[in-house]
Amino acid sequence: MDNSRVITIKNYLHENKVDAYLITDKEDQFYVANYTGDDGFVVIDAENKYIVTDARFFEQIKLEAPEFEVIDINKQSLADFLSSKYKLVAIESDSLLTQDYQAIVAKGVETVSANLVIKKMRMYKSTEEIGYIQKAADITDKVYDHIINFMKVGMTEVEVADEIEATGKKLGAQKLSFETIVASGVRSSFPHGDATDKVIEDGDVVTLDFGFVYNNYYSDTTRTVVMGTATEEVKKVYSIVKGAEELGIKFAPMVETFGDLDRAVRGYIDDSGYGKYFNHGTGHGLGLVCHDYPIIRTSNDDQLEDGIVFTIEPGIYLPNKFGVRIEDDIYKDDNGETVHVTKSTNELIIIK
Ligand SMILES: [Mn+2]
Repeated sequence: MDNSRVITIKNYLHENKVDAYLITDKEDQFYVANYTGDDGFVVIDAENKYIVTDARFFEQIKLEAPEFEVIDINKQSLADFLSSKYKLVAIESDSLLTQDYQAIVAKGVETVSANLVIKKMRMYKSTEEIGYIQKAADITDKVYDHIINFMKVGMTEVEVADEIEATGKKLGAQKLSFETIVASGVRSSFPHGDATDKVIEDGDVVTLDFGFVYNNYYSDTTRTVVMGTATEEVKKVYSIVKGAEELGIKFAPMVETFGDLDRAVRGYIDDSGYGKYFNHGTGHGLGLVCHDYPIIRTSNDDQLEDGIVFTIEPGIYLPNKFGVRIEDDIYKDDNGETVHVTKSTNELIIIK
């Protein structure tokens, strides 16, 4: 019996008259086949399901994906296997290595790029998947509660990042969502300033961007705090970013597309006069990777539908001064209401 994810791929093959789907993206392989091996190819055709890999993974496949037939890549290369069975194969050109692609094409197989077929399936989260993301975000919330009491003037960014990471792991995180960002003072104007040995000083604006993984699902939160006292300019910029973030959260259930959401948030910052200092998208999907499909930018016309978990993370970055970003994880439920996955306060926290 095929699971619904395999059935959706078979429908795609049938509707597009494609012989087989070659899955190379690791998270797509896990999503469709439950395969976690870090090497190998998943192939689905109208009748069969295969994993093409080497003997290191055979025992693992028996456990994770017993309904998949194993092809020993040391006896038959991927290109030989595909060319012996198929004329037209859907590929994921954002993850298939050029050397593998060239070998397939050299054997006379035609390909069609189908990057988004599984990414768009992954966009809609089941109740179970949302539960995992919620647990990941709960850990992230607890870490924020802890870290605002832990961090002090005189610590380095790395010391704060280490504490964030250790606390998340103690609370049951499987791993970090990404290298923790702690960017203080002028460095807060770098949207992705990894923690360094810079000492955090009185008056510094500090951006904390961090997240944890629970049962393979990611959370991602950003908060910006101030050490000691906040200047009027910092307070003003903070309140604009907060206003933009809250507007995004409020509009999410009302807009039609993700592009509309980006326009609304961007418009708010534009109207405040800081438009040119908001130099990235409004957010991104969350799931089996941190920056999952879709990327929320003006050009995205995907419908903003129920059950898509995503971030809202406007920011304003003033070169040589400071930056502010606030990021929450949210989704629209089937009543059309925004659900806050991230629950930490977005009020300005001044750390004395
Ligand atoms: Mn993010």
